[in-house]
Amino acid sequence: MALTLGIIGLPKSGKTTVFNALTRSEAQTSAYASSGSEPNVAVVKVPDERLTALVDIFHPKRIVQADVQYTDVAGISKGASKGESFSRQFISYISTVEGLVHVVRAFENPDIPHPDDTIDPLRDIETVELELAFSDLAIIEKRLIRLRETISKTKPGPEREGFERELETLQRIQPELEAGQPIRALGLDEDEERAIRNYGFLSAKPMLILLNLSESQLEQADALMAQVAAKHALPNTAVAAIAGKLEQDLAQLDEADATEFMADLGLKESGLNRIIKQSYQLMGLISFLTAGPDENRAWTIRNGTTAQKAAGVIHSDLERGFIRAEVVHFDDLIAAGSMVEAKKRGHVRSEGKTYLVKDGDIIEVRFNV
Ligand SMILES: Nc1nc2c(ncn2[C@@H]2O[C@H](COP(=O)(O)OP(=O)(O)OP(=O)(O)O)[C@@H](O)[C@H]2O)c(=O)[nH]1
Ligand SMILES: [Mg+2]
Repeated sequence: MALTLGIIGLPKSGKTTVFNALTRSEAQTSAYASSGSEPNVAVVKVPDERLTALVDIFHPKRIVQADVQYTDVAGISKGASKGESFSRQFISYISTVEGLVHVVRAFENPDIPHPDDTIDPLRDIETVELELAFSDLAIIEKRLIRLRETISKTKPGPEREGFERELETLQRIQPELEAGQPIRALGLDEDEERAIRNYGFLSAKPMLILLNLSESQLEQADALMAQVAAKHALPNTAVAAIAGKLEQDLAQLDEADATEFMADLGLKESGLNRIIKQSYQLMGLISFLTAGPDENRAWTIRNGTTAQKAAGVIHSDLERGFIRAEVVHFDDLIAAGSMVEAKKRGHVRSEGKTYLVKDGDIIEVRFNV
């Protein structure tokens, strides 16, 4: 099960360029006409050096990294969501993703006109936030009318209580959205989140704001990010920067050429791994590992997942028949150099169902079939 991220942003902000860079794809970018409404979709492996570091200990036949799926979908523009709301197609693509990567144009390029003429990342972020909020508001307004009717016709009981909880939550969200606060920033509690989960509200999704820079702006990257963060330091929101065009070119070179190219530019590493990792952190995701003669593998879970639930990510049988988990942390195993030595040092623990799995735990599940 891959983490799914949607790449959104104003027309010509560089969405497809960033998509190509992140996924090593060669989708058509568009200097003039806007990209079509068909989204680009690709799955990439999450880089995890820990898997390779464990090869000398476990000698696996293969390495299996966790997946991220990116969808690049055009369809946001100023006013796009007013009245009618976004196209049904856009909503259907974007409402199912778990998080958003919002590409914001910072790059200067006189050949690529900006829909609002000037380059102004802060303005563009506001524009997109408003469009997302409008889209959610339109759904809420319609739903509130129907929900009130339904409640008046439903007998008191658990079903009606469910509707009432939903109504209260939507009524709490509505004025905040009208004031320009995205749902992701409201600090909803678990019950409230559950009450609205099925709507797939766009402004409720964690967002990575990704400034798309020119090569020449790389030196200012930190300053630009700080400017954005000062205005948009919302919960479930992170800011990053990337030189999209440059990274796209890099992604299409083989490794040796890419290394040389980066050295020429004075870059130490490509920005892509950083973006993927940041997306993970933003979503509150961590990885645990399994290792053995067949494969060394990374699995994605939410931070705060119990050992038994984590076992279920590997296979439902492991969750159902869970007895205990043998756990050693990556750092301890590497320091020890072998499982035998890690055991001697007391770093291999036996944990029960409710143990909270940590990032970098290497786990072997004991279970009944
Ligand atoms: N100089 C420069 N040009 C860029 C950069 N990113 C994108 N471009 C150019 O800007 C144009 C639009 O880029 P796309 O990636 O197609 O933008 P998009 O957001 O997918 O556009 P639509 O899908 O039409 O909304 C292309 O000609 C890109 O080559 C960048 O970082 N620097
Ligand atoms: Mg595009």
